[in-house]
Amino acid sequence: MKNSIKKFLCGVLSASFIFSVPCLAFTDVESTSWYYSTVRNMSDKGYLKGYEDGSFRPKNTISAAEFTSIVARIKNISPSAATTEHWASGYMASALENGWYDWDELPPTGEKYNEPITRQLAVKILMKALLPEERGDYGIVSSSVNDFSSISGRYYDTTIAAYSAGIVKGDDKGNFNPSSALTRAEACTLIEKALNKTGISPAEIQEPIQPKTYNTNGISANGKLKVIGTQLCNESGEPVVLRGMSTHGLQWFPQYASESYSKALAQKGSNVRRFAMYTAENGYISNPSLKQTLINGVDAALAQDMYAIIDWHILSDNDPMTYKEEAKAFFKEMAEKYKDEPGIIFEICNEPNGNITWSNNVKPYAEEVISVIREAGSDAVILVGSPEWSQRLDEAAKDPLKGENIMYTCHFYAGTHTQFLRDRISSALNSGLPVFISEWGTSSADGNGGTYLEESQRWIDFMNNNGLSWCNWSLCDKNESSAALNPNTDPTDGISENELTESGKFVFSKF
Ligand code: DCB
Repeated sequence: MKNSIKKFLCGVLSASFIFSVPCLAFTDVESTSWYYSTVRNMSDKGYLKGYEDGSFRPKNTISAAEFTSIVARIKNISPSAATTEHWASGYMASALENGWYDWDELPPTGEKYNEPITRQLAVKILMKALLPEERGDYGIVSSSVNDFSSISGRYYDTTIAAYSAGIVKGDDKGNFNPSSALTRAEACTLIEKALNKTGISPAEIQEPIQPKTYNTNGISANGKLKVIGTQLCNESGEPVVLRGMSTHGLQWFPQYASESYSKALAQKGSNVRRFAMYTAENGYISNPSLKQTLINGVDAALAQDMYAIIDWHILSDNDPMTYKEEAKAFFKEMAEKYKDEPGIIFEICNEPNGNITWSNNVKPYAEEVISVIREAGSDAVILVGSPEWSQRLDEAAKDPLKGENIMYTCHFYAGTHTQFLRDRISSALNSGLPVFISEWGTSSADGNGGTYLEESQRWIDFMNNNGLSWCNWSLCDKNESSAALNPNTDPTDGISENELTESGKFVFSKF
């Protein structure tokens, strides 16, 4: 698809064309990108507004609701009575009434509205809405599209019409990829081509700001997680956000890994726990019994319907390569043990740091550990760190890992890390890197030094706007500002309000 779009745009782009038009409003659409002209044209016409933070997120997948509502606004149809709370429900109802799609493709209960739309359904909606009279030749299209046989029969007519009208060209291998997702940039190109064909020039309309709703339930509701585009999703493909607490080092605070704490956290609305098993500092390497402490904690969290992150917590050992063989043996065992367990997430190197790079140290380590996990039969989501205490997403973005269900961690401490790190995450997301905030604190980067709630709130807003999952450092009663519990908290009962620190109160109110 990409190549044919590039070829198509070659004809459209010329220097004078670019310079004669005012600058594009989106922060993340580069004038050198292949979709610049399309996105700019559509935004100039008022069809696209992008997101609250000024971004357009061209490389994110487009959901059924986003795609359909853009087409609805182009056609200037008015929203019907909403069938669900979903922001696009009114548009979806009128699209359905207009016969752009059928009831079973996007049920009015809204359960599929946030799923990435398939190419065959996007093309159907587009053709039904904008070019309903268009027809094509079955023989010509079916013999020129290599994967024609994988298109569902109900999409033949609209797909054939779209090919014949030159709206769809297929990828450089001649495939249509009917069941694959579309990026937001690709969707715009498709829509623009159909628009050019119709000659429609509709009234000024704007994409409404989309309140983001994410599923924040536990394992029984979401099942096995998978990564679609940059988004963590549940078993049926709906976006999911996990929010919870990281333990402190299990060698120091094993008591907070208990089931009573998992239960208390779940009751407060949290759906994930992270178990930090240090490798150094009297951690697993010198104290292998910590593995059992971790397993007990993980099993207790699963029993409380919470996702569990198994964190290989490298820190003073800087380079993940230091204990690579130990990591491989450990993750082999964990992957075999939990391969059929939908609630497990592996974090294979907490925070690489010191004199190392992504490409020479972290990436080769990750490749070996990931293949051990996959060979053991687990397709769980795997979280990978990066240099400088898991902040160099930019390095990873230049040289990403291959494979499915991989996310990149970014860790922040609100007293130290501010807008520059949020910008780095935005660029990483825009270049297609899935991001998971597996550790963050309200304090300074040393885990102490004050509670920075104003900056923490900026981070919470940013994470909410971007559908990012997170774990806060940490659930313990150590006398440091990042701790959620006051010193000398009784670890045997639940969590009462007066046991929470300033940080704990803030974080617990965000689940
Ligand atoms: C990370 C580590 C985590 C560490 C916290 C806070 O390190 F993943 O293990 O936790 O962030 O620094 C702290 C505990 C202390 C403990 C210490 C050593 O809160 O009680 O004594 O670990 O075990 C980071 C994160 C970011 C940066 C530096 C560190 N940074 N760091 O950006 O400079 O130096 O540990």
